[in-house]
Amino acid sequence: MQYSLGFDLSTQQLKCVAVDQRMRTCAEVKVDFDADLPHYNTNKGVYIDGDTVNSPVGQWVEAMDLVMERLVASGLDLGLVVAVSGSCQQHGSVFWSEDASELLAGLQKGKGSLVDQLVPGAFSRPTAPNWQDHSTQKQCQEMEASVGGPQSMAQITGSRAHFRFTGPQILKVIETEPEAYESTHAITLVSNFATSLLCGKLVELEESDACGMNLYDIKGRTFHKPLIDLLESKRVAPTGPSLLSKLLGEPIKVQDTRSTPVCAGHIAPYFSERYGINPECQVYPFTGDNLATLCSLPMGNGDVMVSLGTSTTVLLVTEQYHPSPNYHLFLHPTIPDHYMAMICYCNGSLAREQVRNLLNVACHSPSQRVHPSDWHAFNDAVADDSLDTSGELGVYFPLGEIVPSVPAVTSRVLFDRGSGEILEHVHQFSDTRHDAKVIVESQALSCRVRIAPLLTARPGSFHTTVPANTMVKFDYDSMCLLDLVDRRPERCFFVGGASRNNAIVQRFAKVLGATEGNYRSENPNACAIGGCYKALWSYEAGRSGNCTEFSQFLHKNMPADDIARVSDPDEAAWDHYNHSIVALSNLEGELGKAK
Ligand code: ADP
Ligand code: XUL
Repeated sequence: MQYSLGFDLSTQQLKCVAVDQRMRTCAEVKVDFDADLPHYNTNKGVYIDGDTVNSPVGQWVEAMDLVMERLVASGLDLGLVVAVSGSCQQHGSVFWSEDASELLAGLQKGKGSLVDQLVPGAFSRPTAPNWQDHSTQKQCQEMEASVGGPQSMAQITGSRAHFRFTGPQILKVIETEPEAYESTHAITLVSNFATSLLCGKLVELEESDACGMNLYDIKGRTFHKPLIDLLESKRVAPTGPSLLSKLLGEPIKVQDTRSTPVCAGHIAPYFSERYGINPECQVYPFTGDNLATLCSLPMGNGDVMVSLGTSTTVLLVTEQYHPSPNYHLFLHPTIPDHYMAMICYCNGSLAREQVRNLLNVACHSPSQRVHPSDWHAFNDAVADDSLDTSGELGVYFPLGEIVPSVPAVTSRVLFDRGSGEILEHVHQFSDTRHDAKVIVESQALSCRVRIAPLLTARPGSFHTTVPANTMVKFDYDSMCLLDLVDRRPERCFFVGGASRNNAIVQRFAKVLGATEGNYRSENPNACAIGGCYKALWSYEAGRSGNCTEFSQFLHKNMPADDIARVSDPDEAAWDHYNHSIVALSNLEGELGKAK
């Protein structure tokens, strides 16, 4: 028996999951920052001061010891752990001091805990900026202006400048905390902070997570010199090392098929002496949490994950580098020459809940009591194929939306299914059941039109009745409708809270039109499991000298019951919704003008 471990260092907790060679979960432990480490006084893991959000680094260091103690207490034989990797919140940055390397290398069981040995001296800044930080508008503007605007920034780094991205965060430290910055000898993301801790040495950035910095030239696969130079130029009295040197040089490259995945090092003796972890255990570079989530499922080119949580997030694997200021592209952490696209919507479950509540009021008399979160009436409408919503469309944005980028708005329209022309704006449809079906259809259609440019075109492969020469425009992309509908996902995987709801999932699936079927995955530990799988796959490749393609490896080895097939492709439904795309383009065009 051999185990691999996957850590998940997220905003509120540090988790660790162990899987065996058959990819069965054997242990699962966690440390909840607020509850287990109350002396840091964090609220949901962070300190909030207006727009500024930070996490104490000491809390993460202390959590590492505690999670290891809990792993030992779980009864898992740590002597059998051969590989470790993991997942961390993205974009956060840890500032290490001049003494960091020596302190990491000198970690010893007999010298006290990790906190005792590292926290007094290894960090030049006690906290790490957290991804929820909103305080870097000035720096984002400076950085975007320096490369020619949001579109060029997205073209170079995979995303336009975002408050939470590490480049703007580092620039803010340069500008507002010059002393702390100059005394910094290394800057890591949270991912290579964790890798460094476990290896007992500073480990370079992991390349796919480095794409969340607004500093990395994704096509060139190197730091973008003009952006690095811009940050350098803002240092008032440079005394310490250059930024590139602080970033530990170029990141560890995503492996290619000709070589085996890079190992960051062996587990530090501190962990084997103190917790009995196998001293030969290999540590593989940790990555960002969204990237790790992708590694929890056997997803290849054209496969899409739709996370139906509080907000809706779409992750997909693509060969196409097609950046946009409206979403993010990262190098894929395990599949060479592939990217992960991430599209985040603000309005997901909360908007659906509002319609559900209205419907519950509308269809029950005051004497009939319905639980506030009863989805029956809503689901009944969403699943009802005979409920005719074919000429109806709506945007239901109780919060300002990211894609399309518009302020809060609700708008219902009737449209002509032949031309897509909007015939009329209405305050209400004939009844609230229509809203239930239309909100799900419209949310799914918005996902569909935005993932299309990232998918491979399969011209002529599908029979559609849409007009050949119509053009549509979404955000920054204008394209021919026929080209858009030809680009279909292969498989869709549904995750997150509302993926438990069959009516919502089935309707989304009909609109998205995946050609190879639709699946649900209900793994609450997807990030940590993604880390385990990355570790196991890397270890196997190293051991056998033969690196199987990552999604094939999972396909072959994953326990079958981890994924449930929810529906087959439905060609008629796919083509039915093709006829709503022009109308959505027109409606969004109007919203854009009204901004
Ligand atoms: P988060 O995105 O905050 O991590 P979850 O993934 O758990 O949270 O998703 C929470 C959302 O899932 C809630 O807002 C809720 O509306 C939705 N949800 C949970 N169960 C259902 C259900 N049976 N039907 C529809 N929506 C559901
Ligand atoms: C992604 C992002 C969040 C964090 C959460 O861009 O900011 O998903 O990674 O941990």
